Amino acid sequence: MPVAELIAYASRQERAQAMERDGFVYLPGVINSQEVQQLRACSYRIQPAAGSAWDSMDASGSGIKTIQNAFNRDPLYLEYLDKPGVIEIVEDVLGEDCHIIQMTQWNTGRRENQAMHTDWKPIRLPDDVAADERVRIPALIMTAHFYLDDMYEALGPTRVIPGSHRAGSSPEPDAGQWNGVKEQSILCQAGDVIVFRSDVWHRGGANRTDIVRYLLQVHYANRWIAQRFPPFLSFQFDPGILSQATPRQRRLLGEHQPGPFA
Ligand SMILES: O=C(O)CCC(=O)C(=O)O
Ligand SMILES: [Fe+2]
Repeated sequence: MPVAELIAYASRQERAQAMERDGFVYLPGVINSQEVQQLRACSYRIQPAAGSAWDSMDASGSGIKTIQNAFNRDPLYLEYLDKPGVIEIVEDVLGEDCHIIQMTQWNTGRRENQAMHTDWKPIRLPDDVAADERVRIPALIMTAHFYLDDMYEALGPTRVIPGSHRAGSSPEPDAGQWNGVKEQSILCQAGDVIVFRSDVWHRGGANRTDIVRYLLQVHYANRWIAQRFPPFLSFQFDPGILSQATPRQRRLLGEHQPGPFA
């Protein structure tokens, strides 16, 4: 499998340009090994809420353990709402009133390749229209992946097709390239972060080992995109955790300045 070239851009402007051009940006060494271990420990200790969507890990260790609403399960997660190095690119692209729409600890056991997909393709266009330089679809949702392992191919890295957010549509499940660019494995190190647009073509690669791959996913969105905190009609913030949040963290959790409608 081709390996993605991971370039650590020095300036904030270059990182925003990379997001525009490639649909993702690589941020090395955002967290240290102690923080990596703390997150891994949380991912063992905390159990998914009953009926949690996507949670599928079986007793043999196959499938995925998903802890949704992680920000509401342990105060440790609050600092992952606005981690320095990540929050700047997120706010530069999505706006200073952006918020999180979900935060999920994602422990991946043995599994096959995911289908190639977008997380959300907001607007479909004819390919020639989408390719026109004058057409710019802003990023509306972006995910930060905090990798908690040194990645190698057999452990099932995330794979991405750089630039594919410029396609007019989402991929076929077996797509291996777009516009002549092949899918590429992101072989980064524990503590590194990738931030990617929801409309870039990507997939999780097969984990062919008996080792669990650890990942924290923070999903950010433009303020106009609804948050999705299950259970949908009865979600409640944990008051003890909320009382420890800074004003910026509270805004990222949804405490906004009033605007149109509310
Ligand atoms: O597991 C990964 O690396 C990617 C997961 C993903 O893209 C998804 O579940 O939507
Ligand atoms: Fe995805």
